[in-house]
Amino acid sequence: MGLVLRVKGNYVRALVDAQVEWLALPGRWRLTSSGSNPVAVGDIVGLENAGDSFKIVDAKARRNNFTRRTAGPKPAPQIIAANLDLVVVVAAALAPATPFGLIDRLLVTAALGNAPAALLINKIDLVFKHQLEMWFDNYRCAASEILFASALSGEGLERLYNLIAGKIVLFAGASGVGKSTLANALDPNLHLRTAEISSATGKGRHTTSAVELHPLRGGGWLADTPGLRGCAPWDLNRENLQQAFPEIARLRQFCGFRNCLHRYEINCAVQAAAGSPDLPGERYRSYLKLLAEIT
Ligand SMILES: Nc1nc2c(ncn2[C@@H]2O[C@H](COP(=O)(O)OP(=O)(O)O)[C@@H](O)[C@H]2O)c(=O)[nH]1
Ligand SMILES: [Mg+2]
Ligand SMILES: [Zn+2]
Repeated sequence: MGLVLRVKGNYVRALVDAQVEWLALPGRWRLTSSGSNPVAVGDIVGLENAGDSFKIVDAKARRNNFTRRTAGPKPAPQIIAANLDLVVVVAAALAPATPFGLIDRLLVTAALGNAPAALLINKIDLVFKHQLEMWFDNYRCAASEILFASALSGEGLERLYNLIAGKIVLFAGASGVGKSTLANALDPNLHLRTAEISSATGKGRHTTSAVELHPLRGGGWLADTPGLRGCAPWDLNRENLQQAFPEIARLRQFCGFRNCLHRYEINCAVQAAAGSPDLPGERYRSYLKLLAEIT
C-alpha cells in the first residue's frame, strides 16, 4: 500500500514502505470523462510488485475528502485532498483580513466532505487583543476549535503543533494568509516558499503550485495548498447546506415548517435567532448566499 503525497500529470509521488517513490497511474485511470481527478493527495493505493518498482492496482475508498467545484460551464469535482484527520481553515486577522464568507465556504466544504475542521486566525501580531473577539463571537459554534496564532511572533504555535501532531492535515485558505510561513515555523525542515503580499493589490501571490503532503517532524503529514481565492463546495444541496451550519442544524427543528429554508418563511426559528449569539448575523448571511447559489 502507498500513501499518495502528490499528484503530477500521470504520476503520483507516494510513500511506500517508508520510501518515497514516483509511480505511474494505471492507464485506465488517466482518462476520466467526468473531469474529476481519479487519484487525490491522501489516497491510499494498493500496489503490486513490478520488477524493481511498483504498479498501482487500486485505491481504497475515501474516508473523507475536501472537494471544491471547478469554475466554468461544466463544473467538476476537484478533490484537493482525501483521508484527512483535520482540515485547518487558515485565515488572517489582517493584511489581508480574510472575509467571513470565504471562511464559511471552506468550513462548508470540509463538512460536506465529512472532514473535521478547525479554524486558525493567523497574524494576530498585527491587531489588538480585543479585535480577536469578533472571530470568536462569529465562529464559536461553527468550528470544533478556534486557534489564534502568529507565525512571526510564534504565539499560539505550540497549541497548533499539539493539535496537528501525528495527523494528516490540510491547511486551507486564501493566498497570503500565512499557510506556508506557519508550516515552516512548525517544522523548519520544510523550507516551503513564502511570498510577500503584493503592495499593488494587497493580496497574496500564488507561490505554492500544487497540493503536497509534507512529513512533519515528530510525526504526521501536512499539506500546504495553493491559495484558494474562492471555494465553491462540491455537491452542495439544500439539505447538506443546513447540516454544514451547526447553528442552523440545531435550530431548524423549531421552525414551523419542516422544509423551511429560513429565508422568508413565517414561524422560522433560524430567522428569529439570526444576529444573536446562537446564530451570528454574518454566519446567517453566508448561509443565505450559499443557498442562493444552489439551483
Ligand atoms: N505579520 C505577520 N505576517 C505574516 C504572518 N504569517 C505570514 N506572514 C506574512 O504573510 C505573507 C504571506 O505568507 P505565506 O506563508 O506565503 O502565505 P500563504 O500564501 O498562505 O502560504 C508573507 O509575507 C509572510 O511573511 C504572521 O503571523 N504575522
Ligand atoms: Mg503558500
Ligand atoms: Zn426556518
